[in-house]
Amino acid sequence: MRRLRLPLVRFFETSFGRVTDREFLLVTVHDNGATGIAECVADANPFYSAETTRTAWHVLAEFIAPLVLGRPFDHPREVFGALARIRGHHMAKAALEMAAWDLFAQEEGRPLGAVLGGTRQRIEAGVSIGIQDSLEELVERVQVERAAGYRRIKIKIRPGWDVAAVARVRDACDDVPLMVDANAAYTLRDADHLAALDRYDLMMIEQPLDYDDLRDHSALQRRLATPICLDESIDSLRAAEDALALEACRIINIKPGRLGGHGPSLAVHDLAARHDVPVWHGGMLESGVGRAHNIHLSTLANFTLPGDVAASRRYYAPDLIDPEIDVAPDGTIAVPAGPGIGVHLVTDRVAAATLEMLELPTRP
Ligand code: OSB
Ligand code: MG
Repeated sequence: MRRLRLPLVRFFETSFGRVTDREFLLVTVHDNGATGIAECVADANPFYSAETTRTAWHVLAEFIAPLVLGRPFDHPREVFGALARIRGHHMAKAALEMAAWDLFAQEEGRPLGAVLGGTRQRIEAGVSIGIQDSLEELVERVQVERAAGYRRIKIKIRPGWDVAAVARVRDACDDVPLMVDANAAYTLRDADHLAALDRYDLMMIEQPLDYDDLRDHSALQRRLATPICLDESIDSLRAAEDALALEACRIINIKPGRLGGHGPSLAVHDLAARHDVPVWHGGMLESGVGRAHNIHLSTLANFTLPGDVAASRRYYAPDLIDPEIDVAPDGTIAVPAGPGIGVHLVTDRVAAATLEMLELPTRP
């Protein structure tokens, strides 16, 4: 297990703050000479979710590792359930669980996407554009990303940076597939204000209300024509079931880190498909390791909308992996071929970014 820090190519600002670098964990698992790797998407601070890199480190080392080291598993779908005694800590669990999926796919000699049940060779890429210093810079960012081929643009909003920002982008780019993400910055009292977004033909509004709310989202959805997509609120299969039962959203953002790994993500994917609810793959400013996992999961059939899965170079230059993940002019990304996640770490880049490292041997 390693804790790393990488500088971001550009700052990224959401309703919960601006970041200029990203701290995250890499978890590597070994079995019979094969290795699997995954990224823990918890951040240094508990502003998107309650977990941090330090809580994930603690829970992985003290509680998750003892439940899995030296224990036989027939299939990685058993791993999330084996951790059930530990409440919450989905990002910590996901790091181990996803590394186990990579390990299994490596041992099988198959691409992870195929092992997960996916069929696509390429996935559709979208971008998430943070809050900028001015509306002019926002419009310029949107135009740059459109020119690069991205198939949909998401802009971050918060009170004071919402309707006017959307109006400017719509004005400058008439036909761009556009959506907004509030990261829980509003309350139900803002319903009339949010309804002003209905005239801009948005694909969806992501997580307008509180991170653990479903009931108010349900009330808000009844007052909006724009579909609500939930991100933060969908932290488990049960939350997804409740959200659909309450009609709190019409679209679901899947992030395996938030849900506890690929296994629970497949369960939410299948649930949504049964309800005719589209899903798309979210992003957490991942390095190439997490990005490769996200691409493989995005090959499943109900990922019918472009995700927040973009080119490596928008985030880190250089990234930890070689070759980097690239977007074609048609706005698609090739699924890495080869076994497992299909990307290779550049050892000296990983070493240079490492702040802390821990090896946990299998107990006899
Ligand atoms: O809400 O989707 C989000 C980044 C960090 C935390 C939360 C979110 C995001 C993004 C960026 O929107 C997605 C990406 O490009 O990786
Ligand atoms: Mg979001």
